[in-house]
Amino acid sequence: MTIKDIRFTGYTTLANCESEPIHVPGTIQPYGVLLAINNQTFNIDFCSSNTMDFFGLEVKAVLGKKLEDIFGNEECENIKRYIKENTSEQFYILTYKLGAFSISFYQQDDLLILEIEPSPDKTLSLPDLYQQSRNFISYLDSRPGLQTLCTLVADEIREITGYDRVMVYRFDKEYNGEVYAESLNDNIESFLGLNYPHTDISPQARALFVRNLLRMIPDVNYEPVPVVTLLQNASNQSVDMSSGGLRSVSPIHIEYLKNMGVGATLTVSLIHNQKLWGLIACHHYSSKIIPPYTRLSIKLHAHFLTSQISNLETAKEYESTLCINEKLNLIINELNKSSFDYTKDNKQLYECLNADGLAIITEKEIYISGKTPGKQQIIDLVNWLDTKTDSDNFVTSRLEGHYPGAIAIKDTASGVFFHSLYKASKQGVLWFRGESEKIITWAGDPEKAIELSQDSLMPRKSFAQWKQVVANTSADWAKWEIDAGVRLATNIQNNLFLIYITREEEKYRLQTQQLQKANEELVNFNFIFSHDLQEPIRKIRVFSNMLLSDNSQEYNKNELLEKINVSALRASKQISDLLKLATISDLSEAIAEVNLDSCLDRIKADFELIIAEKQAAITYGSLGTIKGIPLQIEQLVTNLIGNSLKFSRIKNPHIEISVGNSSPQEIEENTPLNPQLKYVCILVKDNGIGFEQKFAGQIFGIFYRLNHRNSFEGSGIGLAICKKIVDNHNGYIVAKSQKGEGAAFYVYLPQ
Ligand code: BLA
Repeated sequence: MTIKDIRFTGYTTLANCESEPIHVPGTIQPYGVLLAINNQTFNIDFCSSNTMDFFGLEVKAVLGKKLEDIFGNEECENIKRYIKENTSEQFYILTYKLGAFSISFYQQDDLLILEIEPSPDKTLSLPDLYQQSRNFISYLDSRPGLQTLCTLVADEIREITGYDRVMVYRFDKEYNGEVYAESLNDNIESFLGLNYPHTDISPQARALFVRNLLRMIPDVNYEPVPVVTLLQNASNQSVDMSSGGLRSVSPIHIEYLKNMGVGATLTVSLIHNQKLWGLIACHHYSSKIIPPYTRLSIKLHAHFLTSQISNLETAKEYESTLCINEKLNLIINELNKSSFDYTKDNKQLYECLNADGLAIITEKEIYISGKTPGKQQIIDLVNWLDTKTDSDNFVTSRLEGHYPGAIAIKDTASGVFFHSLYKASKQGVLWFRGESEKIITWAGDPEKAIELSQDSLMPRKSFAQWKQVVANTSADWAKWEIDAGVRLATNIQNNLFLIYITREEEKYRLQTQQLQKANEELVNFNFIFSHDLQEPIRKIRVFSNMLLSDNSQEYNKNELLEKINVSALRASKQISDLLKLATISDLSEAIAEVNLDSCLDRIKADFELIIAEKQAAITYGSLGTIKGIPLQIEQLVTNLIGNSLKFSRIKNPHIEISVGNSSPQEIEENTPLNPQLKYVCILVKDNGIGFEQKFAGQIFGIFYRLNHRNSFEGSGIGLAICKKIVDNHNGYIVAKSQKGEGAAFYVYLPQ
């Protein structure tokens, strides 16, 4: 009968570290005995070689035997019943040769594997369980944060177990870990806040810890106990110990613990959302064994802790969301009732997301608030973002890892959050976070986590603190910040839409107004050509026909020629006035200082003959200068004086011109203009025939002639030109009169 030792004898090297078969070492730790029973034959096919230490039996007295051969029929029946009725979480307490042992089991292919160890502790009693549950509830009473709760649980575990140090070790996305909470004996150095690289726990070990939640190493200096069998074709692969507790530990990890100075450990997995969230890691500086039921209690603590992770994280998320939304509601409310100017240089738009700056990139403009890169740098970044992101959002707290130009803008944009307004449009809202250098304290240089010693791979020996400065990084963007950003960006987008629509509407409204005006003028022009111009031309035709007729000698030729001349002059005057009207464009020509005194001197000289003929008096004080388009202002005053001269009484007409600044009240009462602006008022007053006030609005229309004025000469365009010039200056003209009482023209021009 040859007994075969199935221990794994391979070496782990740098190349195969990740594939070290830690689940099938073929050895166990010496704090218990392993018996593997064949499901079919009920024979003990494998056992650990330490049966003598626990049962006083040689291996050969165990291998190939049935369970009842060793423990007797009665206990064997009990064990079988226990296995049938229980899960591997529970223990069966076996009494054998005066000793109490706890038995746990797991099924592995065609093997039923029993792990048997001395059981000095008793089953947890009802009062113990009650006390434990009460403790859990009392922790929650104080509404602790997650970290505080972890510390409370670590304290409790240390209290129950007596380990020198109990840590809650939390993983990041890459499985680097941080000592997140700690409870420790006096006299030992704290590890709180220290970070450990992911290489300290190899991936297959982490995968194993998701399935099997608790592992104990009572003594790092233990001698692995080989598992033996009579089956000659068996190997280490034959007994898979993934689900057990006695499994011997990877020599690399043992070396690691020895390097750390640790004598014994207990590790419990913290699983959250089916993933390894962290570990409860207990250290002792000498050997230490924890009995089965106490281990179960620790497992319960871990379970309680993980059950609270979701609650506490959700509560934190809820509170933060509530808080950010409160701020956001105020901002959005303001945004919706304001113009887009609200977004310029507005702290609130980025502070609410804990960002340092913001840029809103629209089709035509970039609006910037707070600390941001330069405009061209923003444009370059957005061009890149547009090609990079498939979704509406791009979020990073380390732009350097993504964008080639990141270093140049790290002070303002180590972290960015981009929400595109229209896909592939290069338009969006971009929040910036400047560089916030982070210092990570590693327990040993993470680059040297693995050391090559002699010809094998070893974990690092030095755990001396090693500070890493993480540069070009900003604070992380929290989920609630991103959600809030999306909400804010959507509102900014709506606001932009509204502004575009309003702008377009305004553009069309102005265009329509201009078209209407042009149309009105066109109607007038039509009227002129079809009516007013017809008259002198008809006269020319009639008189020239008379001259050309057979009986032309009956007419006074000179008189007819004179009449033709007058009609031709009238037609030509009308055409030239029309041309003047047409050339007063809306395109603002250069506004300049216009000296009204010299302007009036020139006008008086122009009207010299008619003034003499009518013995008219044109009087004015010193008028000074006003702002306007010089030629148009001269034209305006000429037309008003011309108009007064035309509609004067036969004898001694008097035209008086004055200029004064208008008070806001005067503007408010007499004009539709904005009283906030400054206006000058030119007043041209005559003692002519006047008109009924009810026609005051109509006299500025082209060819509007009050019936009784028909007898007066003129093109009928003069006042229309005045109105157009005043409109062109954004001013206002109004006439006041009473029939027979003279007329007064008030011209308000902005200054
Ligand atoms: C296992 N490494 C572990 C475990 C921990 C650590 C907690 C689980 C131990 C257990 O379940 O019993 C790491 N322990 C730590 C850390 C702290 C701690 C970080 O107390 C911090 C305070 N380890 C290495 C290297 C390799 C490695 C270089 O340092 C591989 C190349 C592997 N670690 C490794 C393996 C295991 C392990 C294989 C599994 C051990 C086993 O269960 O057999």
